[in-house]
Amino acid sequence: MSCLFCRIVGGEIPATVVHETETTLAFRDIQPKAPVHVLLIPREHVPNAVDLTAEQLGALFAAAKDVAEAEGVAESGYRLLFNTGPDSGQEVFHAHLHLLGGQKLQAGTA
Ligand code: IU
Repeated sequence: MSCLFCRIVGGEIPATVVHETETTLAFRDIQPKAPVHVLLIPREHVPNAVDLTAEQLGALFAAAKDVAEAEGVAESGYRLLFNTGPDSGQEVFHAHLHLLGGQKLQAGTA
C-alpha cells in the first residue's frame, strides 16, 4: 500500500487522530499552517476531491462540523478547502479536506 493516507487509515503510520467515524478519519496536519489544521479523509482511497461521492462529501462535511466544535473554532470561524490537482499544490493524492482556523485567516489563501 503506497498511499500515505491509506497507511494512516491502516494504522501503519502514526497520526494524531482527533475524530473518526465508520467512513472518515480526521488527524492533525504535520506541518500546520494555522493554530488548528486538521485533515479529514474518507477511509476509502479516492485520489481526488472531485471523485468523492455525494455521500462521502456529506460525511466529510459533517465530520468537519464536529471537529470545528471540538477544536473550539465553530464560533470564531474556520476555512474548509480541497486542493485539487498539481497547480493547486495538492501533494497527497488521497482526497482530503483541510480545516484551518484558530486565527484570523488571510482571504483567499491558507
Ligand atoms: P495537499 O492539499 O495535498 O497539499 O495537503 C497535504 C497535506 O498533508 C499537507 O498540508 C501536509 O503537511 C500534510 N501531510 C501530513 O499531515 N502528514 C504527512 O505525513 C504528509 C503530509 I507527507
